[in-house]
Amino acid sequence: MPRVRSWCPYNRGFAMIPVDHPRYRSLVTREHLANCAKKGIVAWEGLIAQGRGEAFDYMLGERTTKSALQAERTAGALLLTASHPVISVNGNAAALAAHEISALQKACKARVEVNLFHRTAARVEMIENLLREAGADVFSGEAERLLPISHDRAWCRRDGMFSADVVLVLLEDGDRCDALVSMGKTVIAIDLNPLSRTARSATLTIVDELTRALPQITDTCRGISDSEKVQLISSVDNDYLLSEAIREMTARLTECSGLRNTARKN
Ligand code: PTJ
Repeated sequence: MPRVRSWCPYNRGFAMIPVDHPRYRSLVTREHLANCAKKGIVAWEGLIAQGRGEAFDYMLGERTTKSALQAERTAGALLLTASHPVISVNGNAAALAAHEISALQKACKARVEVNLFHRTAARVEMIENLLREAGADVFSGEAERLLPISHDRAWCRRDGMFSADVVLVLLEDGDRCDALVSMGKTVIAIDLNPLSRTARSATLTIVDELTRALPQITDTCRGISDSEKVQLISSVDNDYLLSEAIREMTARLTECSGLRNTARKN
């Protein structure tokens, strides 16, 4: 691939990807995440998580579906009506969407707290700094092992995630989502995989790509009516949202396999 410089929307600097490449967005995202992994912001395992997400996004057609938009508006309503909302951020989420997280925080007045699976003090600090540079007000300070799970996602702040009533989790790995729900919290997950344990155990799952989902939630927070809030919150149905996501993916796969059959016949 020719080594040309182009605009990178993530670090607002340069990328070494030709801008006319048909998969430019995907390639620039991978390059950015790989650079963040080299710095230690993204865990190496986070690159695998991104690959899995990309595969599901491909099946969705890399677009926000009608049911995902409904979930995003519901998420906005839940965050706005919460008394103590928290946005939980890991390495991938910070690398992909620090500015979008900051904009959402301003719109819904949530606390932003870093919570990591591959936790080290150095990573926590780097991710907090990245979020602050993007304008977020990060809820930091002394963390304690407060969540009922055996791995390091148990570490959180007593006045942050531990006391939250609504938690928005961005790209999860299952156990903590379960634990937060078992603690009586409303958990909103953003996860492109509608089959994951996170997607199935959350109160509300948004099956959409993180950088598409967050601005939609922010827009909702900026301009939703009280009556729409009440209507969306009273009709949360995660099973329906997940089955719609699977139906959309199945329809697209069926459509693509139909195209192949037609091509073979011609
Ligand atoms: O930074 P850390 O240490 O907290 O580690 C973060 C990772 C992402 C490594 C950790 O949480 C992990 O291993 O996650 P999983 O179990 O791979 O789950 C990530 C989920 O997010 C998968 O179901 C992916 O399909 C989904 N996903 C990946 N990228 C995106 C995504 N969903 C929405 N938008 C994306 N960009």
